[in-house]
Amino acid sequence: MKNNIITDIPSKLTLIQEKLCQLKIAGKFEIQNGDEGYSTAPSNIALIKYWGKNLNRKQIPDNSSLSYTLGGFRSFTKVTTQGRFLPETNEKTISIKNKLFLNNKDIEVPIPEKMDILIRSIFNNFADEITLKIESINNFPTACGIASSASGYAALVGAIADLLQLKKHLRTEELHIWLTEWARLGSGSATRSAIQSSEESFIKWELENNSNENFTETSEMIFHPKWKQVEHCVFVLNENEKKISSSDGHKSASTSPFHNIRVAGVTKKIARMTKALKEFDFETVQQISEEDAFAMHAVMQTGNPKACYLDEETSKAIALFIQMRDINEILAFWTLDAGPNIHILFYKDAKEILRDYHAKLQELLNREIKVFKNVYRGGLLIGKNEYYNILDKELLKSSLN
Ligand code: 2P0
Repeated sequence: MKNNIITDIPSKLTLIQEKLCQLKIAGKFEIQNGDEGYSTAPSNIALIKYWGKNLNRKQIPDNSSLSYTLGGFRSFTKVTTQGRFLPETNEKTISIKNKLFLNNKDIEVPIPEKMDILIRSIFNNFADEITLKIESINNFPTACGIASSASGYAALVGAIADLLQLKKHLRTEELHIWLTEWARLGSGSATRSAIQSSEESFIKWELENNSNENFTETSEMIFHPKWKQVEHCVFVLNENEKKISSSDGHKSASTSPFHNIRVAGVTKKIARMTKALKEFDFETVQQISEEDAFAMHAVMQTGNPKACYLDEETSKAIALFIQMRDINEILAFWTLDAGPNIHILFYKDAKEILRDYHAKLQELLNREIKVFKNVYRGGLLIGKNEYYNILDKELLKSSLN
């Protein structure tokens, strides 16, 4: 990192940035003070986890990962320019901080340094003088245990793409690389949320084979249509913010004696899950997802410093779930994020049993447990109309009905 700008961006992205500079020189960009960009992006839950990253190479994960898109858990982001493009000059004047406003409140909140750096890096070379005002809303309550960095960074990058009218200026593949790679440089898991997909999706985020480049590839997976009947909900066991951030957790992953073992097994797991998604082999997807969630938490708990996101209540809740699932022979499996809340993916027929599970879980833990069910499908959307079209839609339910 130099002058608060990410300098080691991958060459494929550099080429696209250079193309944008050329378009600016040719007068194709007409961005003025007050121009706006809009986007909305979903969160996602990894079934094969990203945990650990190479600290010497910019935001490159130690292993490939695979996720299910949570279309109903979304960030809605609007960006507004304050400033203008510089005329052609070598003069660098940048020093102004971008501004962040969250959840429809008029109060400016401190912009995370890595977000500010990301924005400066995107605009570097072709718009030094611009400051962005970012207004971002999460439709999911902070207390629902869904990480917002994936949807947040994807929506931010999408809104900047709208501001720069990249749908007009870039080819589809270029736009895909631009979105996913900038999202990755903001937050690893965001790369899997920066995909424009109209419906259900499973996303693969892969290390580029045999490459020394700081580049990864993100793509939608082919799956059997029966997966469209699969639903997602999250049982919230703890609403508090985690004590160790994911970014810090990633840093200590490699200190766990189990990290290399887990990483070594991921390629095979992805290949098996790819096949299982095509065939609707629910049992294999279940087995790999549950095993990898436990494997990731084992790495977390044995690193230095350790991060114990999986607590005693979560263990009890998982045990109860497995017991009820196996007795009733329903198609359902659990997974965890970097937190104690239990995500369940289930075939629609399993809903009745999950309602019983919810009641028994509350009995077991002797308190009310909130549940949020995803009722909307779809990926990243770019543009004002797209943003407003789903802003008022029902995206989540706080019950299993
Ligand atoms: C994942 N998680 O695959 C894993 C599983 C949480 C558990 O990626 O440092 O917020 O911004 O790249 O993406 C959460 O970490 O971390 C995460 P950074 P990120 O979704």
